[in-house]
Amino acid sequence: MRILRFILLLLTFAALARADDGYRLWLRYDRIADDALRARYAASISEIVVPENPSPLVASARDELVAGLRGLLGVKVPVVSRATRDGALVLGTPDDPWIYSVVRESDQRAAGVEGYLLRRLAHDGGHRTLIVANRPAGVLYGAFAFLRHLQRQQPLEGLDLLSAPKIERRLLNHWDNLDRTIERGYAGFSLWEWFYLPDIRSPRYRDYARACASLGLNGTVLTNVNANAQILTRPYLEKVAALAEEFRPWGLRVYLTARFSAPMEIGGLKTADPLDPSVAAWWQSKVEEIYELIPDFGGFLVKANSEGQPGPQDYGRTHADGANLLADALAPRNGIVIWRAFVYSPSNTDDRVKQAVTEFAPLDGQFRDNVVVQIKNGPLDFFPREPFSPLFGRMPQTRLAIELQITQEYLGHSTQLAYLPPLWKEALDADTFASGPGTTIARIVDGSVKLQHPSVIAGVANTGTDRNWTGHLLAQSNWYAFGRLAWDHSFTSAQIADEWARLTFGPDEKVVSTLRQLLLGSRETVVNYSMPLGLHHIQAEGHHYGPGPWVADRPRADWTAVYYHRADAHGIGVDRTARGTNALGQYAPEWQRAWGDPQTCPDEFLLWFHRLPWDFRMKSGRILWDELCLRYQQGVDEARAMQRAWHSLRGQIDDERFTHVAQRLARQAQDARDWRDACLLYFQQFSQRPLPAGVEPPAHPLSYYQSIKLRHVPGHN
Ligand code: BDP
Repeated sequence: MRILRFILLLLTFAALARADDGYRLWLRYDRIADDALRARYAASISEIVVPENPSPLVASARDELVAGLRGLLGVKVPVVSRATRDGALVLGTPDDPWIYSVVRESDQRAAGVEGYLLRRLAHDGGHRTLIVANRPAGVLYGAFAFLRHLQRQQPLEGLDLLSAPKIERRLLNHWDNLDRTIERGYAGFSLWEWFYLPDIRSPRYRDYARACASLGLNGTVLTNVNANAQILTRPYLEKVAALAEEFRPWGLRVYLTARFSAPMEIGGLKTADPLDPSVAAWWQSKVEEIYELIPDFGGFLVKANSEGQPGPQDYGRTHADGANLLADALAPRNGIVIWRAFVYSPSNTDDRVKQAVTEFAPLDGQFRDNVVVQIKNGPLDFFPREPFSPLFGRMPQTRLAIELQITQEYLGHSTQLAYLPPLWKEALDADTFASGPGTTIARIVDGSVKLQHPSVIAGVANTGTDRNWTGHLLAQSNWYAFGRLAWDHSFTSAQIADEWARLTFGPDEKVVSTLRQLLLGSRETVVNYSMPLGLHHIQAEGHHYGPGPWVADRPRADWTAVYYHRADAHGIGVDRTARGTNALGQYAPEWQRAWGDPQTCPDEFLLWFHRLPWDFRMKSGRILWDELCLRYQQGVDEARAMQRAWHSLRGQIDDERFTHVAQRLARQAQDARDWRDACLLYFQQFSQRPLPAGVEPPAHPLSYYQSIKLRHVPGHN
């Protein structure tokens, strides 16, 4: 009996060892299996040197190193306040005279406010390793970078890495409501437990902030852009202050969304007119109240006069008037206003993709210095592929931020795999030509084209209460990648995929290379089976999951699919050249030339800019209809290939994570088929052409797909 129990116990332990719910993200710190390497590391890291009474951020760095080294090396590395042994790992800032004496001034300059230097130095016949920075935040980021170095099993010999963020404010935007639902959130409910705050504080607050800090993220907007004014009332601000306190040791500042009509809704005023002195006074005192509670409060994010949100235009004022009102209130406390340019009006019948430029470009130069205009990467929304937003090239006198979406609103939610850096980098690397060639969006945003403080990058978060934080385990890679790109947009998608795979799944080369390929191809796969050749906005209505090219008859034409594909017997696509809506005219002449002619326009933007007959001759030599069909088929083939690739890792990944991903990839392959069949059957009504060879016959008639009504889809109220 006893033996049986013992065996059962052993089996339970074995099962546990094989199970992993993904909670630890990329910060796993599992013991390095290679004994020789572990011993080499252990021999080179003898003690952690931290000044006495360290600042909270340096204390976080110290604790992270202690925990990380204990996990990776299986030893408890002692913490001391002065180096005593060979192999000391020295943390600190140049206030320390010894650190000052060994770090060149040029390095200090290059590290800037938040950067760090990791360096192994010869010292006294042995070695020391430095994790140094000008400020505590840099020490913290350096500690994480050092642990990343060990997690990736890189040699300590010759370690010499100086890294500094290119953008100052690296923010997550949470679209979290106060009732804890999340707009376009697919990983459970909001992490912020408003009812229990400020007294009861979930340990997840710390874990969240720590994960953000590990990537160098330094701010978080807690609330939905479709804002609720309640967040600015005293009881809620006290709750926000509690969160700020939890986040502070990790260098994460809080920001809030501000509802423009708050002075009326919670302040008892008759108006929210930005030019009304009583309104200005209300915001000033509200801002004072916030800073009393949260001295390092970051500022406001505002969605105004967009999709029904209140704003300055309700009073005949401009976006600049509205933004400047809040900016003036925040300026004495060095707070900032992030004003979104995601606008399209219910009364303007012009092409929706043009409207941000129409509304914002004339306001260039009118915003205060502490206002940043935040622009989505594309001119429409967050579709699987869009050309970059032309507004980036149209406001040279305004601070501009880029808003990326980490949550996969139009790319299969947290059910499908879509690794997003290739999408984000298309935008970041896009050349606006605004001040000559090389005026990329990344360089505009990071302030290298024209020095701009503060520089801001934002990612709409994909986190929630799911144990693995992001719903789909592999969607953790998008949170990770956003943070890494926000730090340095010159990292490549492949570099980040490789890094994330190693940290999350360990060093096995087959696992890493399989994952890297899986991630890197996934976004294009989603494009192919959902919206290839420049198609856009043909998703199901409301929840945005799955196909809906037939969507028509909505309260607004620009909320339908037919408005965006315009398929009929003659052809498909929108003419956005000068002969059509001339959205193309908002881009530099270089792009007008390249994209204006369907013969030279790249396939990926073809139907975005052109309306073409079904028998248009493509670069491949095929006619448009056949090409479209084959792209959809390719997407399905690729989705199946992703499934096969994952299955080739069976036995090399713990069962829990393996099964979790396998189930989702199977669903994705099925979803890809549904997309293909629904879209091809729908468009075939107009093209009146057969499916070309190589395209599988649809599984059901069109009416079947049109009758699907998904209910209770996450992320949609
Ligand atoms: C759209 C979303 C909507 C957001 C809006 C925004 O469907 O839920 O509120 O963007 O960014 O993509 O404001």
